[in-house]
Amino acid sequence: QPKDSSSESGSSKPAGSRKSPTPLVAITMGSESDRPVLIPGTKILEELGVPYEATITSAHRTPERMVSFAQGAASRGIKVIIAAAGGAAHLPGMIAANTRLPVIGIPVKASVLDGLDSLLSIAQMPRGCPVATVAINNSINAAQLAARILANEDLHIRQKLEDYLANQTEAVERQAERMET
Ligand code: RP5
Repeated sequence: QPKDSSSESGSSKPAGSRKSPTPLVAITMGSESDRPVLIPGTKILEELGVPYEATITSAHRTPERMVSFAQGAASRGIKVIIAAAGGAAHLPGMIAANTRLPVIGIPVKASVLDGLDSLLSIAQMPRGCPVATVAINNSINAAQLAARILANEDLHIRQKLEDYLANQTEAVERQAERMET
């Protein structure tokens, strides 16, 4: 059961405070081999002004470390967890089982099965234990989804996100114009 709901006072700064470097997003992965998949997402978090931390917590190789990480996240001020894993990708689900925070799962394409194994492992959670699953290897969408959640309360992140989305739209419109001329 999640054990982090009783000590919210660990987050002493209001959401939206830009003075604190306290991470709002915690990224975790099952193995260092997952790291290249997460790099594009970290760049998005940086672009959107979202403070984050990153670590390895393996559901299979370091289960106690994983539980400790998940159970302590909310009291450290974390608002969203991004968890990436490949193969028998139990990590995001087990993180969700140990926190009340929203968990975004990234299925990592491991060496076989093209990541379908990871996708199904992460998406097919039982009722009551949700993991918001993004597309295979898509850390950009995981980061954006985390920013969208934070933007409900954090005006700084909201502004950056709105600028980002407007730029994205303009870029496609420019591409369409070039194609049509
Ligand atoms: C999972 O197994 C990790 O998330 C990784 O995607 C996969 C392979 O891990 P390594 O054998 O490369 O450490 O736990």
